[in-house]
Amino acid sequence: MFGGASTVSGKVDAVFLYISALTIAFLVFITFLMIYFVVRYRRSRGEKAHDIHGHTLLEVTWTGIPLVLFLSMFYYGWTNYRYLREVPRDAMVIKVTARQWAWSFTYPSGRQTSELYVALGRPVRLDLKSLDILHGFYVPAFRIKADVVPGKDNYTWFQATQTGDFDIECTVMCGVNHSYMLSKVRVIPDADFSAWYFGDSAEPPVLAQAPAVAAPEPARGERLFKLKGCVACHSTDGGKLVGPTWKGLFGSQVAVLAEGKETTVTADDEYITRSIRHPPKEVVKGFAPQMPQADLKERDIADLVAFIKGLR
Ligand code: HEC
Ligand SMILES: [Cu+2]
Repeated sequence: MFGGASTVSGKVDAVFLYISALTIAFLVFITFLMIYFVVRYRRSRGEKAHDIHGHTLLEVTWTGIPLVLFLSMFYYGWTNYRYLREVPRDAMVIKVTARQWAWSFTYPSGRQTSELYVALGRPVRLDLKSLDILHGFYVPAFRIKADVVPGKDNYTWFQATQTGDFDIECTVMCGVNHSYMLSKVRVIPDADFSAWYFGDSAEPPVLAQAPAVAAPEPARGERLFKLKGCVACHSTDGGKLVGPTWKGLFGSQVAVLAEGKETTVTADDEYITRSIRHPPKEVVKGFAPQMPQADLKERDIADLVAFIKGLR
């Protein structure tokens, strides 16, 4: 119903409908009684008001019926909540990393993607981690929503019941580009998923483990640029975002504040590497110290620098 696409979506919709129906029924019932009493006991009929004391049957009825109804709402909600917290044992565990302002997904094999690929009908456990501030992981079509809290690992799970692309949104106001913190779940048939997962296609954007010794690869750097969320704050076409553009950065003279003092540095390999590794040490003049510390390996930084070098 309502475009739900996971095993829990029908359950969540049912609780929602049940509570809505009860609420509407009571709204109608109470409104009807109110109008009826206003008319029935109106002043012109000359009724005389008098108190009723200790009507046991009446009191038991108006306590008992609402109690049973409220407990039924609680029970219904509670059993569904338990279902949402109990992950099937055979679920594939995928790590979800949230940062300002991008999502990335790490599979058990170490592969990383910026969109979530999953197999139809297979349970998936998502371990949620934030690198900076509070975010909210939300897939409306699956009716799952969980806070991603820095320093506190949270999780959620789902099992898709339909193939297709479904939106992932961030539900917590997390800064200027919060509304662009979007991604997709792509549900594909089991066989296609296996082919994708065990194959080594680079499309869709997959980050295979890089060989240990090899020259830095700008193409891999470009993928990291998207995957690690640099794209949210840095442009490659000269436009100013939250951070400075990378176009023409390499070899240029950059005015920075280092320990409160203004100096000029040449943007060589070393400076760029330092800027990525320890962002707050040298802050580019005219920008806020908003650059996050990223979870990058030495090799990743080398590839990113190679990518930046190519942006003339
Ligand atoms: C939340 C926004 C944000 C994200 C995400 C971000 N940066 Fe930055 N970055 C900034 C800001 C703001 C500055 C300028 C202030 C400073 O130097 O700390 C900056 C500065 C830099 C600089 C120095 C640029 C110059 O002109 O001297 C480099 C290099 C850099 N970032 C690399 C990266 C890389 C690589 C990533 C992805 C792993 C990344 N940034 C992700 C905001 C961001
Ligand atoms: Cu967010």
